[in-house]
Amino acid sequence: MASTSHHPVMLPNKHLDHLDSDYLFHLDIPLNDSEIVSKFHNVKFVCIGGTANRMEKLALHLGQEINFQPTGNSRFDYSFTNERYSGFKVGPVFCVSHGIGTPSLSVMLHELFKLLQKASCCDVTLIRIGTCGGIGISPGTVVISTGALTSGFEPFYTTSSLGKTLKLPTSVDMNLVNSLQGCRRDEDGFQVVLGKTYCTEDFYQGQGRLDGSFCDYSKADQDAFLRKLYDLEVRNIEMESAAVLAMAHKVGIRAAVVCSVIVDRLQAELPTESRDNLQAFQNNAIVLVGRHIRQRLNL
Ligand code: R2B
Repeated sequence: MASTSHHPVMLPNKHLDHLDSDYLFHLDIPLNDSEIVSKFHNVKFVCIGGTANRMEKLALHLGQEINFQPTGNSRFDYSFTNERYSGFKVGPVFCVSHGIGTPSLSVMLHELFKLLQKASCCDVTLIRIGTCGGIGISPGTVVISTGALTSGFEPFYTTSSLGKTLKLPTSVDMNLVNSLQGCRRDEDGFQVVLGKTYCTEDFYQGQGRLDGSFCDYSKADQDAFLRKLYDLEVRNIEMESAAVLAMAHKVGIRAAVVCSVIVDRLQAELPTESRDNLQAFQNNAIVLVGRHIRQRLNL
C-alpha cells in the first residue's frame, strides 16, 4: 500500500465485546469460526454493488488487475452465495452484493463491518460501484459522489433507532474522491464528473418518474424537481449512496461511491441504449476503480 498509516477497524459498539458467539445471519458467516474469519485479515478494499452476478464478474476482473493467483480449483480465496447476498474475495479485495436500496444495503454493511473488525483488518477502503441516472450527464459518464442528499434535499441518511428518527450525516473523503478521479486517462472513451448524488428510497415517485404504478404530480412538477436537483449541484440519482457514506463515516471507514450513468434523466425516464452499451457503461466505473486499487497496492 502507498499509505503507511495503520488504521484498524474499530466499531463504536461496546456490546460486541460481550457476545458469546456471533453469527452474521445474512452473510451466513460464523464469526466464531477463526479459520474463516482469518481469511479476511488481508482485506484492504471492499467493493460493493447491487447484484451477485455483477459482483462475481467484478471480483474476477479485479483479481486479474491485481494478479491474484487462486489456489486449488476455486477462482476466489473465499466466496459465498445465499438467498440474500453474495461475496467473492480475491486477495485484498472483497466484492459483496447489496441488493436495491438502503434497507438492504444497511443490513449487509452492519455485518460486513463486524467481519472486518473480527478479522482485525486495517486501512480498509469501501467503494460502491453502481449504476445511476444522470442529471444533465450523458450515459457512459462516471460520477464520483462528493456528497449525498436525501429527501428534503438534506445531507443525511435517515433511519431509525428505538422508534426514533436517526439522521446520520453523509460524509465523503475528498482525498479518495480526487484520487479516483485522477485515475481517468486521456485515451478513455468516457468522462469522469464529480457531483452530489441524490439518494432515494424509491425508483419511481422517489426519483420523479411519471411511469410508476401511481403518480400524483405533473410533468411540470417533474421538470422543476430535476432542475432543482441540478441547481443543488446534484449530478446523479441512485438508491444507496447516503447509507454507504453515512454508515462508513460512523464506523471510521473511508468510503466512496462511483457510478456509471445509464440514462440522462433530463432526456429520458429509462435507459434507451442497447444491452451491450449498458454493459460497456458499467465497465467504465469498474475500470476506474481497478486502476485506483492497483495504484494503492503499488502494482
Ligand atoms: C441503481 O440501480 C438500482 C435501481 O434500478 C438501484 O440499486 C440503484 O441505486
